Amino acid sequence: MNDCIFCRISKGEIPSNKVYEDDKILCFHDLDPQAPVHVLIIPKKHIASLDDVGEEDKELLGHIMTKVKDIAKTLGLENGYRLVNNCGEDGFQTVKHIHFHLLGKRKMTWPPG
Ligand code: D5M
Repeated sequence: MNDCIFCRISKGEIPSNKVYEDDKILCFHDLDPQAPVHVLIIPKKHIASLDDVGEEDKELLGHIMTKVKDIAKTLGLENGYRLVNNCGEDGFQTVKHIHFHLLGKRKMTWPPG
């Protein structure tokens, strides 16, 4: 996907402030942080949203979930954190490449806005 901003970030065509990278996923700081720590975790594979995840993506999504705690530890989120996925229009998804927001270093509230 040549016009996808997160594909371009994962290929290194657009700079990002990287926190973690392996052959399947990338984690970088959000440009518009909503908490003292706010990073995005994305698969390098282009998947538009959670709605577009297929059976073949099970391992990839599982890989992301198993890395969250390691990334949180790297960022010093020993007191907890929030992991968010915005899906579709009502979910307020603005970038159409699946991503998980990892937020921390402040007390979160519920319900979310
Ligand atoms: O969240 C999309 C998020 O992506 C939003 O918090 C801003 C962030 N963003 C957009 N462009 C960039 C770049 N270039 N670097 C870092 N972060 C970026 P959504 O869940 O789709 O509303």
